Amino acid sequence: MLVDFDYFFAQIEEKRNPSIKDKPVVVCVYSGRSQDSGAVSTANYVARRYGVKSGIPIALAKSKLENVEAVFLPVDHRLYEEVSEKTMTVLRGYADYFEQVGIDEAYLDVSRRVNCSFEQAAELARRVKNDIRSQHELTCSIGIGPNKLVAKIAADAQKPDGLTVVKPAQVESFLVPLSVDRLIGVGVKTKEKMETIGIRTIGDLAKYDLWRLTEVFGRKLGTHFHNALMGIDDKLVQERGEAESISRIATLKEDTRDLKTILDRTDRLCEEVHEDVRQRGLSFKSVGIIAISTDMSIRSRSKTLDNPANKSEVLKRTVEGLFGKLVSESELKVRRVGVKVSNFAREQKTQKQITSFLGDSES
Ligand code: DCP
Ligand code: CA
Ligand code: CA
Repeated sequence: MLVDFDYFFAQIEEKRNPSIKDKPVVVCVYSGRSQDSGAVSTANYVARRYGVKSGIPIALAKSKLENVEAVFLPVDHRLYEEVSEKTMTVLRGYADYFEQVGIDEAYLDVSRRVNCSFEQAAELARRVKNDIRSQHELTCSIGIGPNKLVAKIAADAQKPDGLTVVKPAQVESFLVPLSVDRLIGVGVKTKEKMETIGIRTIGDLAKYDLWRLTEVFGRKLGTHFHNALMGIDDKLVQERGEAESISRIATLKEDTRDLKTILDRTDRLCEEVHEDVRQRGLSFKSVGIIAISTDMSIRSRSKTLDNPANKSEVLKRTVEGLFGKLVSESELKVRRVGVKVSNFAREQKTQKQITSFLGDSES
């Protein structure tokens, strides 16, 4: 689930001074150049009804709120950080894995504790909201989905104080009517570009030829959009300080380009890497190698596996293939070698998730 606090800075200001609650509240970053120069940081939902929102000039906000009794306040970052820290501690207590992604939002992987049940997840979300409300007098909006991408879009779907659950079987129908700019990576420019070729909704994008899409937006972005609109996302909820990759590097006894000598050494590196991966309960989707040659030049190769793996044989075999290619492609002798795995999944849970997703889509 993705938890995002509602009109965060402005809500904290309302909490500090409840008498302003029913008025438009505009939190401003004053540049100091002249009295009204600067931009709106955020505004409460009363002010938003007048068209005031993050990023617009303070002067424009004032003109929109002319003749209205509105409250303009300077940002107080220190206080917001303090509230953020406290509330994040509460949220962390509800997650198997926790990843804060901004001052007022965080991903909570709750798959394990709710046994992959979306009903239980919704129940848990209601408890989170109650807890935050009673402990900190704040409201938040929560999105629940099969992955981070869907959870994030779901959290934005109903605000403020919303709770939106999107089960795997509902992902497509949920995404199709939404505007393309709800996808990460679609800014104002991309949105305009898409409009010129007739794409307004995620559904339009889904119907669009992938080939043309990569022509217009490049292969990386084109593929990203294609995956995103299918609701595909395999990124982990990444704990802070948790490794994004695990690697080992070693110096060979002598410089060589004999594949067998190299693989003797990398096999041991693979075993060390594998042991580390195993202890952390992870599986990996990417395998990389590095070779430092006699002249200190560095070469690397990597491969993405079709499915997450956790066996040392798979790692060794992949490393073998990569070194085979690397050695055959150069005349240089190798001095140091390294092995790396990344793009992690959490093994047991992924298994469980898949089966329970099947259950969910049938019900
Ligand atoms: N913020 C900012 N400038 C922006 C966007 C945001 O200073 N252009 C700050 C103020 C917000 C906070 O970051 O309160 C969190 O940003 P959000 O995008 O989550 O917006 P809000 O929490 O204000 O509103 P919402 O209820 O839409 O989440
Ligand atoms: Ca917010
Ligand atoms: Ca936010």
